Amino acid sequence: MPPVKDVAPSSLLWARKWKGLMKALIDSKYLGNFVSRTTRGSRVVVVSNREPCLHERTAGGIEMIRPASGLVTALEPIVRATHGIWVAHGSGSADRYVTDEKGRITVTPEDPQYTLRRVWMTKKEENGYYYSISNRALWPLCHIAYTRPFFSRDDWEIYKIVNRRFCEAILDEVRGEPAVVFIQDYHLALLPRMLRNERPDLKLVHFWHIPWPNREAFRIFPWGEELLDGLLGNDILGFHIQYHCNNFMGTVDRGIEAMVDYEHFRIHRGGHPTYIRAFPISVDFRQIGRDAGSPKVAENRQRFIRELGEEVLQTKLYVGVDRLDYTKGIAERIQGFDIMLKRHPELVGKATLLQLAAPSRTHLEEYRAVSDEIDQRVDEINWHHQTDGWTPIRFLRAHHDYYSVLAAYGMADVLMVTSLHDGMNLVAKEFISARTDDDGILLLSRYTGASRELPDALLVNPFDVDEVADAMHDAFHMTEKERKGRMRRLRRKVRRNTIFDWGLKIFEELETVLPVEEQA
Ligand code: ADQ
Repeated sequence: MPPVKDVAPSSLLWARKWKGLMKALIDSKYLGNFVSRTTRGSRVVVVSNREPCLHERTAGGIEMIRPASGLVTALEPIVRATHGIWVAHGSGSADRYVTDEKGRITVTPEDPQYTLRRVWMTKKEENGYYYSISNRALWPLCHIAYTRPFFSRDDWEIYKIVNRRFCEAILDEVRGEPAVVFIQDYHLALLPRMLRNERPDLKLVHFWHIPWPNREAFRIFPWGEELLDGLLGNDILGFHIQYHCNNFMGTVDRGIEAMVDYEHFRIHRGGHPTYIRAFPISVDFRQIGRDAGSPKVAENRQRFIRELGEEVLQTKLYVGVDRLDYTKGIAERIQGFDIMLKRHPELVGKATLLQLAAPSRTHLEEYRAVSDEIDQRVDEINWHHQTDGWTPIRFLRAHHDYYSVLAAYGMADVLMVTSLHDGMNLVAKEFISARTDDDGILLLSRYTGASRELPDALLVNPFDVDEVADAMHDAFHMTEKERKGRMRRLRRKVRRNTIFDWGLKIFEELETVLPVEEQA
């Protein structure tokens, strides 16, 4: 039988083109307008631990800093279009000096679009709520990267106090009015139930950005029932992929008293339904593509070349861009590189691993341990393989700005994402969006949410460092035709599901499960 070609009738091609054009319009404005239409008559409140802009004391006075974040890109259009409220932890050193007595500031003061309400906490509270329960208990529990979670009853009490403080700030902002509250992540798991108890009429949507583990892994969490009850205060609870939704359903089914409805992916607790849904997060594909060609990226590329030496570009460049976190599999990627060089000595001097690693959660001993382990491995491997004029691993420990990250993506022959487990992984999607030249290879861990959407990457099990080495070697020899074919298909996938589609799907689902009553 002859091969079946993907030939569509011309009307269908036109329909696809038209859809593509329309999609180009589904940008921040479209999302903002959609949300303001579907939430009419209600206040819109976004809640997250991290704030979209912070104020820092500097030598010259006070400076407003807007951290580059994919999440801010998606959530700001929503609060802007609805003149909404963003509630977050006020963590900047000068945050208190620029807010009113309730912790409020208009963003931006010159061009008021939304209100940022800052929630304050003491050092002790930040330690208990953020570093301990969020990042030493829930983070390792949900990732199952074989780092033992740490549980402290005192810190759990603090986690509750801080969640309560967020609840009070939100109630104070919405007063008696109807509102849609869009909560982010694992720092605020108890907040939905607290809000529901005070205001049963609120519409509550929560997005969990990290994986949800299976019930066997979850059952060691000492306050599991309280945590699940907290999350079941929501109307919609979103995860990146269906697998995490399935895990959550299974955890509740065996964990607490609730009616788990697999037909509708819905859980009833105390008579109230929570819909469990998958919304794969993404990036601003078009904007990243535009920025990748900007003069700032070209400047950063030159800076890298000056710092690393021209010779680096004559070798095949394997690039990693990560927070320095034990879930990201940086040590495994380094081991894979070492094995490749040992098995294929002909590649000595012909391949370089460039790792950009942003220090993260450095107060925690698990993070210091992984950082030390990586330093040691880099040292050993460089000592073992290096020659005059070639260093196999270039390790740049720093937070790089957006334009240098884009420059690194542009220089990469192979972008390495070897997370041991990851809710989604935005680095993979940023890399694809930046490669407007349709070139470059993505080597991607099977245990990222992104791998479900991106089968044209070279998929690996990062726990199997031999497999990582083999995939790195395959990438070295991949033909231009195959590289470009794969990249074109990867780009099509990300173009079809951007960060704005993510926001849109969440609010479309809210409209489906809780339609706005027809206005008289
Ligand atoms: P993270 O664990 O932070 O996010 P990821 O999705 O990869 O992981 O996002 C990292 C972001 O930091 C990217 O935007 C990247 O460009 C940036 N970054 C990484 N290293 C950097 C460096 N050295 N310098 C500067 N910037 C750097 C959590 C979950 C993920 C999920 C996201 C979004 O763990 O699984 O994809 O939330 O939901």
